Amino acid sequence: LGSRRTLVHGAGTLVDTVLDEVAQAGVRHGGHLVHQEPGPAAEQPAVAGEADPGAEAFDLVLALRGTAPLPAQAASVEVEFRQRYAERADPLGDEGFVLARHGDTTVLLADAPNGLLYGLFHLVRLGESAFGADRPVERHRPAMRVRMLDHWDNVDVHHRMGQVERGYAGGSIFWQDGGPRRDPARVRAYGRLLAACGVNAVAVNNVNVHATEARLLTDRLGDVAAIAELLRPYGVRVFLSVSFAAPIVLGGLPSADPLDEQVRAWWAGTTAQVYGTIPDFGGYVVKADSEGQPGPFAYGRSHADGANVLAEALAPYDGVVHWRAFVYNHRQDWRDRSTDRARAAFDHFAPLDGQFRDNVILQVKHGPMDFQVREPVSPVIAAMPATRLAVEFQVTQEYTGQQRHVCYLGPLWREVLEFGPWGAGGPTVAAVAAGSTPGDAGPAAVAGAAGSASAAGGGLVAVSNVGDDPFWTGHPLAQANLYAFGRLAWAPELDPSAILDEWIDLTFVPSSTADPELLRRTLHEIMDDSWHTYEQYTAPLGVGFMVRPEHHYGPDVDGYEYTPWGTYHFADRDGIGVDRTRKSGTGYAGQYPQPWSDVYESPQRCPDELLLFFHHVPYGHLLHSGSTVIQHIYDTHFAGAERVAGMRQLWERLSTAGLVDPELDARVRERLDEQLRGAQEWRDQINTYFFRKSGVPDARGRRIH
Ligand code: BDP
Repeated sequence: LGSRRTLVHGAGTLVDTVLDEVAQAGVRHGGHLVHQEPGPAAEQPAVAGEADPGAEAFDLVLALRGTAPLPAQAASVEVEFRQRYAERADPLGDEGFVLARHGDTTVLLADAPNGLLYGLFHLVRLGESAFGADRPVERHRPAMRVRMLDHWDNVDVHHRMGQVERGYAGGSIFWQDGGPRRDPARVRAYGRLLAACGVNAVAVNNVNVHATEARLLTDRLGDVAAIAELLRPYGVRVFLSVSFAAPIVLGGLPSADPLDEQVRAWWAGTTAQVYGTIPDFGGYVVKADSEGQPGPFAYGRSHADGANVLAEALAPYDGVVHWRAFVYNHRQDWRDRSTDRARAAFDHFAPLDGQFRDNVILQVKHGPMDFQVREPVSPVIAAMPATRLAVEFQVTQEYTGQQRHVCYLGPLWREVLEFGPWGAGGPTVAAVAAGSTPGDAGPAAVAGAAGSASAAGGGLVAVSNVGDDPFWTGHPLAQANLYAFGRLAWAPELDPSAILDEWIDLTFVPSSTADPELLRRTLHEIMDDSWHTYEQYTAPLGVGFMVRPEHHYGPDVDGYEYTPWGTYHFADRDGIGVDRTRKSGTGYAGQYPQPWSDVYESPQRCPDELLLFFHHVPYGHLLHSGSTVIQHIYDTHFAGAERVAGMRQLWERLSTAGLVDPELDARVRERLDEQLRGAQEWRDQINTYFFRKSGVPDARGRRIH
C-alpha cells in the first residue's frame, strides 16, 4: 500500500486498528493517510456526494456507511450497492463489507468497523489486482457467524500432556509460568493473525478443566480480561472452558445439580461478575460427562438440563454456551460387541432436540469418533433440526501427524462441509452450521425448523494448532491449516487449492522474489494431496486409530484393541473392520437418514474409503477400485511412503534454489526427514501385521516381513 493515498472514514477501536494496519503497510499518517471522523448519521444525509471536504483524489477509501458526510469517492459505490441490495433488510451484517473499484479509486464500505478490518485483510489478499481495472460492487459476508478456535491450553505446565493438550507448537500462546504471557505483543499479534484468517472467537483454556484453570472463572478472571483486552482490537471475542462442577469446586455448594435453585443462582451471579469485568465476553465451552469430566448425569439430569442452566445465566448478556456432544463411555467392555462408541453422541443428544435454549450451541465433532484421518460425517448433524449446531474440526494434528508430518487438511474439511446429510442436492453440513437450511429446498425435517433456534446456526469451531513456537505452528506448513480453517468458516465453498494459493502468496512470495512460480508450484505439489498421502500410509479404508496409546503418534495396530476406549478394528485371521450395520452389527448405519443409511448398510454400495468403518469383511473382499482389501492395504502403504520420499525431494528443490528463509528451511527439512521415517515405520508395521494375520502374500511380490 506504501505510496497509495488512503482515506479512512469512521471512528472506534477497530477503526484505530484499521489505521494501524494501513500505517504498517507503509502508508504514512499526515502524508498519504487521512483519517476522517464522521459526525452522527442523523445530522446529514448518508450520501453526501460532493460535500466531501477532502476533495483530493484518493487511491483507497475505507468508509463506514451510515455516517456522514460519506467521502465523495465512496458515494458512487454506495449508490451502486443500494441499487443492488436495497431490498435486503441487513445486507452486510456487522462483519461484512463491500468492495468496488470505480475510476481510480478502490472503495471498501462496511456497516461496522469489524467489516472494514476484514475488508482490509481481503484487500491485502488481492494485492495489486485490487487497484487494477474497474470492479463492480462485490458483497462479502461470512457464512458462519461463529468462527472459533478452542485452545486446549493449561495455565500450569505440569500436566501429563504438557502445557497444551495435544499441542505440537511449544507452550501456550496465552499462558506462561502460571499466569498470562508476559509478552503482550505476541498475543496481540495472534489476534491480528486470527482476524486476517477470519476467526472471531477463541476459548482460552482446555476443555478438560483442571483446578487452576477452573479458577479463571472467578478469582483469576482478571487474567482472562487481560487477554480479552489484547484481542478486542481485532474483533476476537474470548470464551472460557468451565467445569460443570464449578458450583462445588469454586462456589463451595454441596451439589452442581442443574435443577437446584442455589446452583442456578450461583451460575447467574458468577456470570454477572464475568460480564461486569469483560462486557463483550463470548460465553462458556463445556465438556461434560466425557472422559472423566463432571456433568449432569451425576444428578440424573439430561444434557439439556445441564446446558440450559448455563445458558440461562448467559442470556441477559447475549452470551452463548458451546456444549460439546463428545459424550461417550470411555470405560466400555471391549468384549461386548453391542456397545459402539460411534453411536454415542447421537444416542445421547438426538432425543434432546428442541429442548435446548436458543443460546445453547451444541458443538459436534465432524465425525462420530475422534478426528481420525477419515470418518463418515456425524449423524448428529442431520438429527437435530431444532438445535443450533456447531461443527468441530481439529486443526491441531493429533491424529494426522502431530505437525511433524505435512498434512494439509483443507480438502478434508471441504469434503465434510459440502457433504449433504440428506443426500446429494439437499442442504449441506455447511448450511446446517451456518443456520441457512430452513427455507432452502430440503427435506421436511429441515424445512420444519424454519423460525426455530437452528436458524441462527452454531458456526464452525476448531481445536487450535498454535503455540509459542517462532513459526506459530511447529511445522511451518501447518500454518496453512489454521488459515484454511478461518477461510472455510468464512466461505465454505472456497476451493482448498485456491486457499493454499492465498496462503502461499501471503506467507512466502513477497519476501522471495527469485522464483515465485517454482515456489508456488512446489508447495502445491507437496501439500495439495498430503491428506490422502497421510491416509495411505496410516489407516486407509476408514479403519481409524491403530496409533500408539496415550500420545497417539506412530503405529501400534493393537494399541487400543483390547482397551476400554471403544476404538477397535476387529482384525482376525479372516478379515477386518467394524460391523456397524442394522442387520448384523451395532446398528450405527441406521442413525443416518436416507439415502445414507442404506448406502452405508450395504458393503456393495458403501464407498471404499469408509468400508472398514461400516463393515467387517474378508481380506479378499473386492473393492470398487478392483483391488482386494488386503492388496489395497499393501499398495497404499507402499505408495504413501513413496510419496513422502517424493515430497522430501520436492522440498530439496526449494532449498537448493534458496527460495525460503534458512531457518524455515531447516525446520521443514528436519520435519520431512521425520515424516519419511514415520511413513516407512507405518508402512512396515501395518503391512507386516496384516501379512502375518492374513497369510496373503503381496500380489506384486514386494518384500514384507
Ligand atoms: C481427544 C483427545 C483428548 C481430548 C478429547 C476432547 O485425545 O485429549 O480431551 O479429544 O475432544 O481427541 O475432549
